[in-house]
Amino acid sequence: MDKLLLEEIYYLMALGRDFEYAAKEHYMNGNISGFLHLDIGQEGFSVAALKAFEKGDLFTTYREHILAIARGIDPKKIMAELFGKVTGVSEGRGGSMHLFDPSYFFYGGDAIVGGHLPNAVGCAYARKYQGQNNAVMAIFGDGATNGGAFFESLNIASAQKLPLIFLCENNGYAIGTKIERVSPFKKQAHKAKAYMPTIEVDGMDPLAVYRSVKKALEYVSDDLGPIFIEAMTCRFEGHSMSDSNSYRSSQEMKICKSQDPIEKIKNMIDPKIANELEKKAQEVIYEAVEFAKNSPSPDIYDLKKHTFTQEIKDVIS
Ligand SMILES: Cc1ncc(C[n+]2csc(CCOP(=O)(O)OP(=O)(O)O)c2C)c(N)n1
Ligand SMILES: [Mg+2]
Repeated sequence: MDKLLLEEIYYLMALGRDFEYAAKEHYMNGNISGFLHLDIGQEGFSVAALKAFEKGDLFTTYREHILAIARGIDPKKIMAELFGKVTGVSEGRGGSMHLFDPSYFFYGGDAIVGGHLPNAVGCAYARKYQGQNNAVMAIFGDGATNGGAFFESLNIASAQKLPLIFLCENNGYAIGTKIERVSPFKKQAHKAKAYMPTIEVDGMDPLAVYRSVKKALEYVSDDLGPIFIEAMTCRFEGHSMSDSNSYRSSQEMKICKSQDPIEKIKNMIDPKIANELEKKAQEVIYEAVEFAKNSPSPDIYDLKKHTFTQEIKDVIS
């Protein structure tokens, strides 16, 4: 892989991890409220997938901060969104789970497991109908593959030969439920095989993820219909800030953490450059937190902005 791209992937992973630790700290001290799902350990998957898929429409789940960073959205605007500030990427209305910026073709962030899959299908249909045939990507967890929306989405995407990449991040758990308890398969690609070609990849290896998404992009761009990728990962923290992760043994966590994608890429680049990139990442995150802290909260009089009625007097009187 190109040296500069490797360094960029390293930088974005370091930035992502620093972002997540800062978010964790500010959740614990009360600056961030609501839900917070960290992507620590899975940075390689998030960054490499988005570097391979730089331009197309993206639909994803609630575990999305690093995906938004890798898409190029300013970390200041992402942190401000977590803080619920008006300068946030969704004007402080969405929070951690609903980062949304159409100018980056980044359509969230969805709190409903698998709820974004039909939206991605609709977008891919529109792209095809408009004659653009631009690729669309939907990222989801293993848990989402047990829902009806998943099968309906596979079905219609396949029937209509839509330019859609289904990218499943299989970390083996839906909150504390092991995938084997709720699915007959450990590998969820089995569910997609009847509908479309599938690729299985080590999601803790950023270069392998990068190559597989590139391959999938070529496939859908050739108008061959949708394709399914399954990346096996593991998260280093609990499901969300309210999950103590007590269902995973220390032995399991040891194996999980031994696959750290950041360490893998660090070993492939010049240590001096790695050091400089780490410092830069820390500075950017420090500034993002300062920006979020110092930004104003949304105005109560804007409560109904973006809704069908703008009248607010009756709500607050
Ligand atoms: C339709 C629906 N059912 C249940 C939930 C509650 N819930 C939130 S996250 C989650 C687990 C999803 O696991 P997975 O898709 O594997 O994603 P991961 O968190 O592992 O990345 C569940 C069941 C929900 N948000 N939406
Ligand atoms: Mg999961």
